[in-house]
Amino acid sequence: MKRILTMQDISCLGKCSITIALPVLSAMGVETVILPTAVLSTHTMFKNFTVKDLTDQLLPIAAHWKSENVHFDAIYTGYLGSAEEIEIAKRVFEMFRDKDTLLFVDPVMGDNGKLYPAFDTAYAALNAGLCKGTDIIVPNITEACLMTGTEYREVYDREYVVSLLGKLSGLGAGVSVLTGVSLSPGKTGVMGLDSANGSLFEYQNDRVDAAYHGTGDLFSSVCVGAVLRGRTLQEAVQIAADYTAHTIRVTLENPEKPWYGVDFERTLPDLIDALR
Ligand code: PXL
Repeated sequence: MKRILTMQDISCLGKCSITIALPVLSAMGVETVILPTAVLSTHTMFKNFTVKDLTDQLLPIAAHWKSENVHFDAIYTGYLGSAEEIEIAKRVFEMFRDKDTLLFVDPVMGDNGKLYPAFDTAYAALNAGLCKGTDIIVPNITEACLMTGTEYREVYDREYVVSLLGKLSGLGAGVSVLTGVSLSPGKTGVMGLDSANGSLFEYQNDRVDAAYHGTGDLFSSVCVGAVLRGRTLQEAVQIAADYTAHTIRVTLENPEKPWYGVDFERTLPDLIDALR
């Protein structure tokens, strides 16, 4: 069984980050080790959330694993709370990167043209540094713009996306996958650029008209999980995009329509089937 380390926060209520990555990756048949950066009462879209920062625990935890000679097949970083935690993530990459360790970075920091409340533009620049030398990065358009100093556009064309991918590639990751890319009306999906050979790939499916928190984390978890289960990156991206769209549709059918997260618990059996 493959083993992944994921470094992100625990938001106790409001499904996202580790409360998505851990159950989803486990269901996908991947042993999931967690490095929790902070414990929050909820994700930061709620008002009055509490935070207990765990920065001072991260390197001691990692040093203990190192002394136990633990091997990770992948390291996946998501929402990190501070500049210091980005530096620690780089250190964790150095400590545990073996020849066969996949480094997968979701530089979570904003959406819809805006940074999340906890962050500023200096943080965005540091996230760009985290991407360097990694295997796969999966920013959304907002995050890609913030990391490359590009003007964010609500309305864009293929040329804009290709140029953004070119700039992302310049950050030094192997494959850049831009999420939330809509190339025609009623469609949404992803577009990627492999810096090894300059090849582009894309996958579009029907846009579901609803925005839920944590769907980026769901996409990333499924994508890295599918790669660890032997799928090519393009197959993994397709599985992740289809599963995320399916889960949003199922959530919309819930009469309570929770605004703080998607009902992935109801769709996990379908994900397991998709991997068979
Ligand atoms: O889903 C990304 C995410 C993760 N963790 C926390 C967040 C967010 C997005 O806002 O607030 C704490």
